[in-house]
Amino acid sequence: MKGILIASGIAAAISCASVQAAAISFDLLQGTTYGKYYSSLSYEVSGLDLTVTAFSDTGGLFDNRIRTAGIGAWNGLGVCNRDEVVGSSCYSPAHSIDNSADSFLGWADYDMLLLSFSSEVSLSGISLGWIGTDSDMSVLGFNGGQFSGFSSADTYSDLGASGWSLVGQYANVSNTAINAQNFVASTWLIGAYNPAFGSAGFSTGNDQFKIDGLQVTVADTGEEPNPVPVSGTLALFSIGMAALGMRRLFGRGKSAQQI
Ligand SMILES: [Ca+2]
Ligand SMILES: [Ca+2]
Ligand SMILES: [Ca+2]
Repeated sequence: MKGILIASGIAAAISCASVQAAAISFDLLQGTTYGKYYSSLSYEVSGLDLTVTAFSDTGGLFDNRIRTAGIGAWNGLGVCNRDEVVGSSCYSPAHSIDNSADSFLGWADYDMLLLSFSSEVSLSGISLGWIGTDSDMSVLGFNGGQFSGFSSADTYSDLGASGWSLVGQYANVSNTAINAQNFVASTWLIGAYNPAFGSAGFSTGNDQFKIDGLQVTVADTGEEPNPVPVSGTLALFSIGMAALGMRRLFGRGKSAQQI
């Protein structure tokens, strides 16, 4: 199993861990209808766009290839994956973001939401609107440039080699601050705890939750917001020198009068 890179060192390298203080909160239930299923959901807050899609490892001969899944909206967003869907919907608790094993072969499916922001952000808080048995969570961020999607052969164990970093494994999430190291990315994965990203010693197979809110801070690019043009800099410098010259001239004159 390939390990996922631990983000603490990576974050410092790619961003100097510098983020602006202003936090932006997303209400993930805004614009949704209770009990309705979606293939994707889009939001906009303070000029920051967010698109949410869902995935689970329900493909391939060994049920480990990443495939798209449905999103359900209740008192939080859940994931109804291809192995859970009955007709066009899911029963409880399968309709949640979960890591339950199927009853036939005992193969687990690890549900995740993919968050695509229009800018790089630090994902700093997650709020759950519903928790089943347990609520351990895995969070990953993409630092491989522009994320172009999963291939049909991708497994969760492959993600470390394709630009994804483990931001953290979090136990018993409810309304929880995460990502203390200020990792920044425009694409994130949050889902039920998955030991494929590195064992944290949490119980697995029993995590079931729905996410109703996110808090992010937009990353500071480190660029000057309104840089002064070179010509303008020279003009200001010239005015400054002229003022200095006038002050010396008048100062000398005042000094002469005092004598
Ligand atoms: Ca599910
Ligand atoms: Ca699976
Ligand atoms: Ca657990």
